[in-house]
Amino acid sequence: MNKKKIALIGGGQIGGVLTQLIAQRQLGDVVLFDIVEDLPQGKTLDIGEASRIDGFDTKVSGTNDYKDIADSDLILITAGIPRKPGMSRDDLLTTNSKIMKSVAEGVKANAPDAIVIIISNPLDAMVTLFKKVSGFPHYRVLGQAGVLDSSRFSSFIAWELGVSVKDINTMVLGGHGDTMVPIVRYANINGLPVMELLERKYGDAVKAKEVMDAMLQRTKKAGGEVVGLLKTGSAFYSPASAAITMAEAIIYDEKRLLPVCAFLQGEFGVDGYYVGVPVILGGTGVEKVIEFELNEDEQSAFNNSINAVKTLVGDMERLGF
Ligand code: A3D
Repeated sequence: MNKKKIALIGGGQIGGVLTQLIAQRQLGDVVLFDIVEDLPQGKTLDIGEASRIDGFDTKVSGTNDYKDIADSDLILITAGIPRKPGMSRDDLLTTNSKIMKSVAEGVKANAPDAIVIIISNPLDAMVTLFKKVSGFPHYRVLGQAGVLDSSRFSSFIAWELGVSVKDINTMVLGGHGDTMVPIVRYANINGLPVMELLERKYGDAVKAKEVMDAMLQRTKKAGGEVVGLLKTGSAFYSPASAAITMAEAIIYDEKRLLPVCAFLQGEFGVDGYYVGVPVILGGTGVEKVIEFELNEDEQSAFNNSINAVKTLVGDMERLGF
């Protein structure tokens, strides 16, 4: 296989962890771009100097010049400010829209054939804006949210039931905000329904529902919980891991079925918006949106989430983006 070139736009907390993970897994050569002079050069030098210890020959370099991302196969974007305590993701809209517009222009001019994964918040709006400014086909522009939100939900279930998280499958759909939609009905441990195991643990359906509701709330607020503890920024290890899962699915053409922020054209009754749905992720990007029947409650929660995404995108458009 030809070695891939992966550009990371944004050399902050997530960009740094991404660089290290990509190098350690030898997914491809990394170019780390940031507007702050010397920051990406310093981070990549530091990571590169561990190559003997970690055993990688992957090239890692830092730059402040968009020309260096030319011919990238894959681009992961984390440029933008993160939340501080008390802020919602949507509070980042004005600042991060300006940043995303400039990033989309830089990527369009220098790496027009790349597949692009966006991580910057507010996620659904930033993916929408990147697609609009770049004019890239929708299947080559996608956002990371559902892989992380689902991992958070799975972790809470594993901790609650005392089982390995490796056997837990969950899916969180919708927009990447407080209206996200964890699909409880299909949450399972190697096929066994989580709700039934909770009911057996507590011997009481009402208590089991209370415990599940608490895990759902924690999942929806999980990003804010980390922000509240860190105080100076938001989660960065787990978002980087989630984005790596998506990058591997693309680089190795894995055809994984993952929840991804993808462009909908009538699927789930939504047309013309980016939102979290199950997709097949492979070598060409989003290869197919996978639809399934939502029950009444799930559909109403999903609609509520879509409305939140529409409001956010509308706000962004009113700001002139
Ligand atoms: P941070 O450590 O501040 O890094 C952001 C980097 O972007 C900094 O190094 C900036 O210098 C750089 N930057 C600013 N403007 C530009 C520009 N015009 N071009 C290129 N680089 C620029 O933040 P972080 O890494 O912790 O988070 C990055 C983004 O990811 C934020 O918007 C977060 O809200 C978001 N985030 C998303 C998730 C999801 O799951 C979707 C999770 C956590 C954080």
